[in-house]
Amino acid sequence: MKSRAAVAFGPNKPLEIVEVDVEPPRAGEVLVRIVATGVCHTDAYTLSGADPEGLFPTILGHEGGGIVEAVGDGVTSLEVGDHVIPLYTAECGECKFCTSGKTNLCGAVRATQGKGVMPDGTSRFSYNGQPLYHYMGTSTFSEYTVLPEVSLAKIPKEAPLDKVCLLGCGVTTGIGAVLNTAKVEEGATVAIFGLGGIGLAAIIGAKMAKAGRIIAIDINPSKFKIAEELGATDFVNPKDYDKPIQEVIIEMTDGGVDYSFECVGNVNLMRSALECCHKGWGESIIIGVAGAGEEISTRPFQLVTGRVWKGSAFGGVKGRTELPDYVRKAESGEIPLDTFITHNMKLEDINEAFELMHEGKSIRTVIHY
Ligand code: NAD
Ligand code: AHE
Ligand code: ZN
Repeated sequence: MKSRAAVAFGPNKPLEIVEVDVEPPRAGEVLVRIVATGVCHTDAYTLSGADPEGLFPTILGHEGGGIVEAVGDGVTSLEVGDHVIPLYTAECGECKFCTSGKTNLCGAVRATQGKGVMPDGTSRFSYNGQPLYHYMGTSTFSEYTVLPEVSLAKIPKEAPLDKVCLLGCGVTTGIGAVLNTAKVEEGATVAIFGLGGIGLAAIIGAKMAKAGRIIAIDINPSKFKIAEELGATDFVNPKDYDKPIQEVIIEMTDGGVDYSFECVGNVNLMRSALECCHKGWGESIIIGVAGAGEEISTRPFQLVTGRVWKGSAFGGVKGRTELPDYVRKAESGEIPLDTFITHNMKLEDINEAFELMHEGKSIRTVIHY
């Protein structure tokens, strides 16, 4: 079938809106009509060429909401008409990872996903007879996309897909990193570096956890207003200081924070986020994604003296099991998705969504098909 899609033909090139060919779902696969998709910084990161797994030409997009259009042989958990959120972190429930009880990372389709193909090693997308790569197993910048059954979370039909699509990445990631990865406890002092979709969602998570103090940090002060609305208590712009930001935060907090979250993807900031943690127990969670070849560093003494460095993918959330509850929380208003949606656009305008993100003018743009 034909599908309108925004194709990334090469790194740093504007996306081109073209009609691509989509093959029907094969065994264990599902064809989904994407109703809406958010644009996440990770899409921009891969488009920039910095992603070691970035392959071109490809169809980016991983924050979608859609409706099942067709199912392949052997698909049992989904049927035509079901509403779904695509998952870049699958949940097969059977692999070593899923059965470990220790992680949300799933091994079922991750290897082929990283190579831009379906589990059988081939692509369902082509343009002018040439195959296009899938992206993060989701490719939500195409009106029709094909995913493995294990990469789809079924959600209630009442939920508006043009809002709950944000639970496919940013909002869930920020909240989950606080609740699942850090397990922030009541009264804790938390520092959140970067107030985009991820950092703002981490503020919601910190409020849910009843953190005592939520320090919001960004070099773009226009982000502080929404951070305050969501519950941040302190606001820090590193540009206002002429000393390392970790020193500023340590002074503000009588020795450092209990938990910090890096929501930018800057390896120097990751160091600051670790080093602003309290001696003996402070934990820093890396959420931001850094480019090929970039590495983190700190004095090992920082860890010897009790600080802990962790990372979080999709907020430690098991999508098929847990996303329906996130959707319910969004429906009840406990997760205020509208606060994140600063712009709505048609697919044809998607390059503008990337520009707004780079200019720091948007939190999330939702693309409507
Ligand atoms: P965004 O562009 O919307 O927000 C980033 C924010 O960081 C902006 O407000 C920007 O002003 C701020 N910032 C930039 N440099 C800074 C600095 N030096 N100090 C303080 N603030 C600074 O991005 P986003 O969509 O919120 O994504 C944030 C990061 O999280 C990206 O690296 C993205 O790839 C990553 N991410 C990771 C996961 C995961 O599962 N681990 C999921 C989603 C996104
Ligand atoms: N491809 C990159 C890594 C990108 C990355 O870390 N992705 C996050 C999700 S970002 C969503 O916006 C993630 O979940 N990672 C775990 C995984 O399995 O991909 C690289 O460095 O190769
Ligand atoms: Zn994302």
